[in-house]
Amino acid sequence: LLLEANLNRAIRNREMVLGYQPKVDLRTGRIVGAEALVRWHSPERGVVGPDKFIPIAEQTGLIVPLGDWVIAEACATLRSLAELGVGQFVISVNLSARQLRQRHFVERLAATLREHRIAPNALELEVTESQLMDNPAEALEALAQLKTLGVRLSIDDFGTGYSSLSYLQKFPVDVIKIDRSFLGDVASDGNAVITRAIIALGHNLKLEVIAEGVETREQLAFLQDHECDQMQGYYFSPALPQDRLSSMVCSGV
Ligand code: G
Ligand code: G
Ligand code: NA
Ligand code: MN
Repeated sequence: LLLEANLNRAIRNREMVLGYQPKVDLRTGRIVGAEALVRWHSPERGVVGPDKFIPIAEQTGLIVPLGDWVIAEACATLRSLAELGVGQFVISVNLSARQLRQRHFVERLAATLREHRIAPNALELEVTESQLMDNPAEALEALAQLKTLGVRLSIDDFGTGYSSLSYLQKFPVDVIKIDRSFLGDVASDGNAVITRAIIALGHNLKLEVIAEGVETREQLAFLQDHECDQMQGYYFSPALPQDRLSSMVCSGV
């Protein structure tokens, strides 16, 4: 209850901060986007990671105002990159199932995009495979509505939930994100086979495939050999403050 009250105040007091983890195109080596990851800079507790407060925000419903703030902040960053002359940059935000189920979520998202003058395909919404498969019929309906706006949609932590392949084909998504657990040791036969299978599945469904949690040169080489499209991970960069992301993107890395 205390954390709930504090979270509420934290949102109002602008103690929430977004970090942006760059995503790199594996063919060109260029930064083509970033994933927004929220942190709480609490005056009492220091920097608190999302694993500590997102579950509570989901239980209490605070994920709705917090999620709205995350989307608006990501749009403000996209606008500021556009002002700096950066074209074709995609920022992804994580969505909880509870946000997807909100009434008028699509209308409010459309208004936020308009307000910040953001091309809808510059924003990507990530939903985990397990949240989608929790109620796939409902998720399909919600994703279809979101897709009418023209935003990009991705399935996060792919390979850890129980995907029905028939649903995977029906979901109007653009990207699958290979869960970082498979990258852990791509030298091990099992993980290499799974990673290659996910890349092939994604490409056969005409989806982009991104690997997350890339930490080593060996993992990077494996992904390039198997024609994965993008990667993110500590090997390239952790999540960065907005100004550091901007300078990295503008210096043309
Ligand atoms: O940044 P990382 O450390 O520790 O993130 C942990 C988890 O928190 C990840 O599963 C990530 O998807 C989730 N997360 C980060 N930011 C957000 C957010 O803005 N909204 C939601 N729903 N989840 C987030
Ligand atoms: O669940 P989601 O995929 O949104 O999680 C993103 C989380 O992964 C964040 O907590 C982020 O800090 C973490 N992360 C990002 N890059 C790496 C990495 O290279 N290795 C590990 N172990 N975690 C990473
Ligand atoms: Na994510
Ligand atoms: Mn993930």
